[in-house]
Amino acid sequence: MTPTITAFEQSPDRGRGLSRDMRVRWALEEVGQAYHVRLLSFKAMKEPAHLALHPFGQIPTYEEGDLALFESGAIVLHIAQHHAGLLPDDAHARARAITWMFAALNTVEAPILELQVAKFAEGKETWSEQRLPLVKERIRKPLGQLSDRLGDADWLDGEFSAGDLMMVAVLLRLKPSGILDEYPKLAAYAARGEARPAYKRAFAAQLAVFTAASAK
Ligand code: GTB
Repeated sequence: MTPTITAFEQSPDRGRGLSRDMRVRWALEEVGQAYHVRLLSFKAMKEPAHLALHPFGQIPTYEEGDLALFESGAIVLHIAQHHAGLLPDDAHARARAITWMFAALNTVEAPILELQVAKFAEGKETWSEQRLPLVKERIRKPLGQLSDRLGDADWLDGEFSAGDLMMVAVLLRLKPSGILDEYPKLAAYAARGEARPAYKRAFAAQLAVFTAASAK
């Protein structure tokens, strides 16, 4: 059965691949699974039909038969567990790849989200400028540690896995800030992710949505 995911009708990132449907699209492309996309306006995201799928009224969601999921991490894990290509067969290596997914979401992405809150939601507050250096430091600490662990390896733990997919997706959110370039090994790691054909297909698909919406 072909799954259906949800995405922004007109993404605020202007098609730069920063919205969280991108990581789900990428995972589906990596495993070769075709998918449908249901596009939503901000208004539709808060209506009962979508809230029944996503209690927080956000994208992405994932529907496959009578299964409905939300949370990009849970969706990518589901895809990785049900298709070959994103998780190793060895039980310990598989558990480590899943650990990297959690590290990406809980340890690396959490402070990155704080930066976005500081810039966009709190940017007009008088104390916003003073807070920014602290927020950036909280991002840099795990990045330095991640860079040390990655070293000169291509991927975090052997072959490319769902752990790398999630980590690269999270790191790419830092690109506009310039912080990623402070860590050349991580910048190169993220570039390796972007160079994957599956990433490129996913990126092109989400950009096409934005381009079509802008042309209307
Ligand atoms: N933890 C959830 C997950 O991982 O799935 C978070 C989902 C989430 O934050 N979704 C956002 C959303 O639906 C879209 S991706 N927001 C609408 C709302 O909450 O009303 C977040 C996002 C939005 C915009 C940019 N951007 O413009 O760069 C980047 C990321």
